[in-house]
Amino acid sequence: MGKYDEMWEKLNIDMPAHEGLMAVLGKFYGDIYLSQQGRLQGMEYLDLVLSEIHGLRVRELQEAKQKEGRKVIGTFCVFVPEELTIAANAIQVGLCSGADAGKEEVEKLIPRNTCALIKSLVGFKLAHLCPFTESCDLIVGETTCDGKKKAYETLGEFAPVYVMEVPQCTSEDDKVLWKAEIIRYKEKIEEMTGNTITAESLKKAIVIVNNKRKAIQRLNKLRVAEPVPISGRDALLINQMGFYDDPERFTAQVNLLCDQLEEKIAKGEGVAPKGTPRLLMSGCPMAVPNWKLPYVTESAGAIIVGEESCVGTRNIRDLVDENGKTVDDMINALTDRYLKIDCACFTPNTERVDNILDLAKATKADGVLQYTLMFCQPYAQENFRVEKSLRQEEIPSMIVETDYGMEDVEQLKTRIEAFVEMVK
Ligand code: BJ8
Repeated sequence: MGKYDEMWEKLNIDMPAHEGLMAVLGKFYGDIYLSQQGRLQGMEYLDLVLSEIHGLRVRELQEAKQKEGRKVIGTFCVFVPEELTIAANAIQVGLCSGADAGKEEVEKLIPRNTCALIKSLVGFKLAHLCPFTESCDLIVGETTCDGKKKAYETLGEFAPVYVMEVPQCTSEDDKVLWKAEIIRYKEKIEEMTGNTITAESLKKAIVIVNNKRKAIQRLNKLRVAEPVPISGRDALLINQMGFYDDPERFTAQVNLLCDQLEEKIAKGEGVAPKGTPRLLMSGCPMAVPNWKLPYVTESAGAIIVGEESCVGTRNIRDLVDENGKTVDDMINALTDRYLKIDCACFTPNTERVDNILDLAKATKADGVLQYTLMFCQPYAQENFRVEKSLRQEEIPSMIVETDYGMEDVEQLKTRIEAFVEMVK
């Protein structure tokens, strides 16, 4: 019996299917990550977190639940304010939605032509494959794209789900609605945990989450160096782990890694030779274990220097103002900060185009890959506008539409190789 089998059985995990998933994941991880040359020592922390992702961290969650009576909140979107969750002494985790799971069962409940991320978020639950999902006392959804908000109705038949209403625009009236939603979530989490959120606990939580964002901001600045000191694959993994690990431990580890990167940069060392084409990824989020496109891209001779995505800069670009004195001040600061998230679900969403242009310049990108999950209307629609603006700035871009399957890997490779040749 494996060291976590008893825990997984108690969580009602489908053991044979889970074993199969872990084997595939392990092989995939070995090919994509461990095969890289000259990785930093600090990456061992991420290798450990990933290799133990369904073990060690889940055990910590279980212990926090059993010994300390803490609640676990699962999410699929960066709109759910982690600050409130932490301030109520609960734990927030991003849930697995980056691989095909339980597809056959899912397609009996939601349309086939739904994006892979949505199918996956329902599929992991139906297939009993994710111990994080099974550890959740509550899953907090949001009314972002139509597919997602309807899928939460389906997920709600199998798990405790609570939905935050995210407005579609960002006017002053929308701000009022969003503030009310933040207060509603605050009350919900207070009721669930029995803990009242105070100015002191909220301020502390704001600092914790801001520090996490600042650590990734620091990492992103270091990636601008030439030669590039860290692969896009590793940087994506860091962003992904930020949704699972304890926030303070994660921040400390990322800062350690940044110290090592600074040393590497000072010695003029990089993971790819000088002059390697630098690409920015832009678009839909890449949830664990969705590593396909970065792997294909870096195997095609490019290096990824940034991710304009919710598993990337969209999640860390803006900080929450830390100067609030009262809970209401801080709720206002949360309202403002979260409404700056330039998700394609908003209309209009011109800030996103500006942010992509700024990021392409800041990262000195030679080109942009617009990553779009098949059937994702919001990002597919914005692709055209983004492409036009990039063209005006003479930044080459290419739209890549794909899903979680591996059937198109060769075809993607051919297209990306041609793009890399072009931007050289
Ligand atoms: S804030 S990007 S995490 S909603 S890929 S499910 S949009 S059809 S994920 Fe997202 Fe929050 Fe926005 Fe970020 Fe729909 Fe598109 Fe699928 Fe998507």
